[in-house]
Amino acid sequence: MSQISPLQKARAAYAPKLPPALARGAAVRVIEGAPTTAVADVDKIKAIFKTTFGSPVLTFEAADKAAGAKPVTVGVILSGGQAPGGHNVIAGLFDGIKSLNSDSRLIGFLKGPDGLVRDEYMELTPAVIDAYRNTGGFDMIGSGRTKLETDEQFEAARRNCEVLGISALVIIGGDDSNTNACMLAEYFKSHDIPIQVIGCPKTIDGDLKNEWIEASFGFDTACRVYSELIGNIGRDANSAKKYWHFIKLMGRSASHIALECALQTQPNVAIISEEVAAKKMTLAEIVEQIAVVVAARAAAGMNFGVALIPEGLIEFVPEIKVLIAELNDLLAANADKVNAMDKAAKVEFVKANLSAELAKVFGSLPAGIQAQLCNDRDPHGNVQVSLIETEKMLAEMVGTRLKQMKAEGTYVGKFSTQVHFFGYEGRCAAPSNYDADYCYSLGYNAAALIGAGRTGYMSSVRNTVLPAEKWIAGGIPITMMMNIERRHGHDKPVIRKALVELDGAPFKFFAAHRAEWAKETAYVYPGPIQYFGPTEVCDLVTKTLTLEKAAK
Ligand code: FBP
Repeated sequence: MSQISPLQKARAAYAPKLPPALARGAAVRVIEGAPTTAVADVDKIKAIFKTTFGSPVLTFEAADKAAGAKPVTVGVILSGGQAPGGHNVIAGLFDGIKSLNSDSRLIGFLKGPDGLVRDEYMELTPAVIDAYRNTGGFDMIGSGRTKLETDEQFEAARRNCEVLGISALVIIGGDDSNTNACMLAEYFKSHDIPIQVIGCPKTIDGDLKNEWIEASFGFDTACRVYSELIGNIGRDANSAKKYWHFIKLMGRSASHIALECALQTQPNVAIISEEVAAKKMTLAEIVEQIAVVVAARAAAGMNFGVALIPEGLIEFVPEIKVLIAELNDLLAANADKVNAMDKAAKVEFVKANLSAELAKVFGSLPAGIQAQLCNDRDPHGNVQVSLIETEKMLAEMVGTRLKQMKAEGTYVGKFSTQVHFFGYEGRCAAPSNYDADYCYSLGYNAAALIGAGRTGYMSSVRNTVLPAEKWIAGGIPITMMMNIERRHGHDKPVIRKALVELDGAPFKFFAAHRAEWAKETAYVYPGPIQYFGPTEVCDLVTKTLTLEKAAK
């Protein structure tokens, strides 16, 4: 890194806060809770995780450094999509293992789980760590999406760790990566291989959370970046008064990001996929819902607005879900024929071969989306929903519906649109104070779990709506968060994904206010993340977590 920005320079000196249990170092006093179980399918989870199932929840208290603690060599992996704060997890882990014994070493496996399997790594020295403190991105060691799940991979991991003298691995990832961390922990423990495995909860999507893991890191910063941009757009819309802005927000499946950004910025419309699925809404109903808001605002002289669309929406609309499944089968069964066709021919082929009901749904979609559904496929032959421009699709369909309403005499106004997609803009932002502190604590706490000799645990730092002096550090057995789900035709143990709960406090707050936000121009302009200044500006907690905690 040759040149750094003034902010980065100032930020490098920021000392993240730690929970009191870790204030004297990572050699902690461990308080064990009662044995645990799984969220569902207990017998099956127990049978798969024979040696790691049932471990107790751990809570830490500060303790003095144990005399004669041995140095440890730890391996660390970043897994999956970027999320702000990943570098601080590594910095916290580094400082934590050094506090156990100053001769401890940290090895970073490169480009995600692949690095562990292929033995590609670098030693993380103080100089490397210092250059990345409080920075966004995963560029220190890179990340990857390879799943660690086969015995061959586990054996390669064992071999490579043994050669490097690694006695503990820390896997920083989302629900799938932490599921795989747990499988690796079970493999090592059941084969008497003395390598501990600890997970850390990462994903901007915010869907790795439960009673014990109150947030996945990166969600706070990413939502603040998007909310700043949405606020800026809201102000532009309210200044120019001539555009409706359709903004798609990242989040592969759950709508936590869209909901949090709605709570922060108070847009005129925000679609929540989980509600669409629960109410079994059709695409036409979603379009109608937006068109009604556009028409009401137009009647009040406001031909502008802001609508938030979650990235995963399309898969939550029941009719589109069925359509995608039939499309996948149809295109896979005719792969050779279809691959030789141009875009227009593919669309015609699909129209002619879908079942009558679904051909109608397909025919109702804008031409561009029809083409995307036929063309954008992943290596497994599935439609890549994240590439489908839902924001464009809805803008176009609402425009068509408004034309009909105009003809019927129920709409008078102008409808011009701008479309946006905010995703990558937020994933590598410099972590907010919340994420900088939370991530550093998660990493340091992982060192405490290693020092306490535990495996198959996720690093847990709770009570984070309060100042760091009240944070609770500990460990949660990963098996406790698991159930069995059908994946690719097989029953698999997985950490249960947290979708937006419609009876949860954040959604209820949104639902209670959305009619007012639709009618009024009640935009809130959060502005950019502040790193230096008054605590009420710099040390914010997401609305989601604040509302969730207030309801308890
Ligand atoms: P993780 O769950 O791995 O953290 O990734 C989440 C995410 O950022 C989603 O929000 C998004 O749909 C996806 O990754 C994009 O993936 P890619 O980086 O492969 O384009």
